[in-house]
Amino acid sequence: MADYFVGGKEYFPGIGRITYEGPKSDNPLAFKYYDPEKVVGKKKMKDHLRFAVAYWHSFCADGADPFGAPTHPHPWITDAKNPMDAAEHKMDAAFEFFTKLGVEFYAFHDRDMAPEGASPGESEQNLRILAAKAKERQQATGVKLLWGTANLFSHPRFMNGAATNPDFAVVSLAAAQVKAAIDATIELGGQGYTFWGGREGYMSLLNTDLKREKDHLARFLIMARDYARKQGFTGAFYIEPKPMEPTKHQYDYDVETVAGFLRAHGLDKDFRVNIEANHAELAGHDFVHELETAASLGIFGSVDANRGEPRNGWDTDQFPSSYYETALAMYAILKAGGFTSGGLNFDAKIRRNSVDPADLFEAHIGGMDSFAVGLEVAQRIMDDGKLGNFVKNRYASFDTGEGARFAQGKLSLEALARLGSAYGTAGIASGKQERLENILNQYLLGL
Ligand code: XLS
Ligand code: CA
Ligand code: CA
Repeated sequence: MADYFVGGKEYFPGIGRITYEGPKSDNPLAFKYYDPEKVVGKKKMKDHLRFAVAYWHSFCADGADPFGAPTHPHPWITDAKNPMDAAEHKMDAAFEFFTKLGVEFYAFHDRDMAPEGASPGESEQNLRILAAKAKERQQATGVKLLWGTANLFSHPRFMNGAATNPDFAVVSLAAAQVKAAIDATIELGGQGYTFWGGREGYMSLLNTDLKREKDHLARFLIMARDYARKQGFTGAFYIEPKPMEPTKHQYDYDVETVAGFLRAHGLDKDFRVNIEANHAELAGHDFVHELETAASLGIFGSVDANRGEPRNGWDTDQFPSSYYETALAMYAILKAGGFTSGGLNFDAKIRRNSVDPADLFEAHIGGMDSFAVGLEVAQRIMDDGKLGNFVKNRYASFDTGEGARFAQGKLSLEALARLGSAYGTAGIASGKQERLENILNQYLLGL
């Protein structure tokens, strides 16, 4: 990957290329476990993990929260002449960051990259201009686009939803944005396109027609898919589940809900899920539950890698740091066959009081190291086979004989009941959960 600085302007001075120094290093700006070229199983670490940086959290979010003013000064904005100029400087900062960190992918919303114009036409033009500049920077550096998306939640016009808005005019404005964002994603060679329905839900059922809103959402997604395919987009479409926030209830509640919706509307061939760890938690699930559910339904796609704060009920979007969680996640991902179009996108933000420029690097380094450890642990579990074999054997009674006939749909309930009478007693077998948890801990320590 080539280094990237434009016109000598460096936005993260004093920080060079981040390299792997190994677990004994005490350099906060070095990888301890993420060794991109190291082969784990059959692939290099970097090809397993496919890390992406989120444009919005890293270069747009400024530390402001509902209680306080921004705390993260953005030099790429303060030294700009106008919003388009600021967007270009921000892009330079972004590509400097990607290349110094050595991350091969990024993800963006239309409005992260290009400012909203005075009309839909001007907004589209702004995006087209900046996407062309992003394309030049991608070509110069080798950095690629994991996925693009449209921000259909920040502007006040979306206060009542985007595709599910009760006002048809707003639905059409959302379409103008999605069309332009799809065009930009195609132009940038994006490997995916994501829909996160931030305001596709309701605040009160007293003013909501659920059936119409969900039908409109499906109609909108069908149109977006058909348009993108017509334009030659061959990548994956992702729906990103989240149960709530900012709405009281979001229609894309969790993986299982999304799967039902996709099937009901014939979208399951083109759409997969982009699973965010923090959203899983808000839905009352473990991250790994959502991953395994998606894999079991054949719709696993990509991951927004972050974590929540289990004692908080909101989307804290912290950088991942728990090896236990990353190991379970990577085990689920390896079992699902690994990433194809997807990757691990750090949809995570540094804290309001993380005000040093180096903090953004250290946050990503920690997240990448955490997933590198998780990958190595998961590969050990796969290679050793103890856990996998235990699960396989647990269901062995369905592999042959009457059990296999049952699984193949060849038994009636009467026949099954007759077998039950013949068996008499059964079922007293340990699930061995504690033993398996102990084995997992051994793997975590590399033993
Ligand atoms: C917000 C979502 C959002 C999507 C992209 O909670 O995580 O950032 O990932 O629109
Ligand atoms: Ca996300
Ligand atoms: Ca989130």
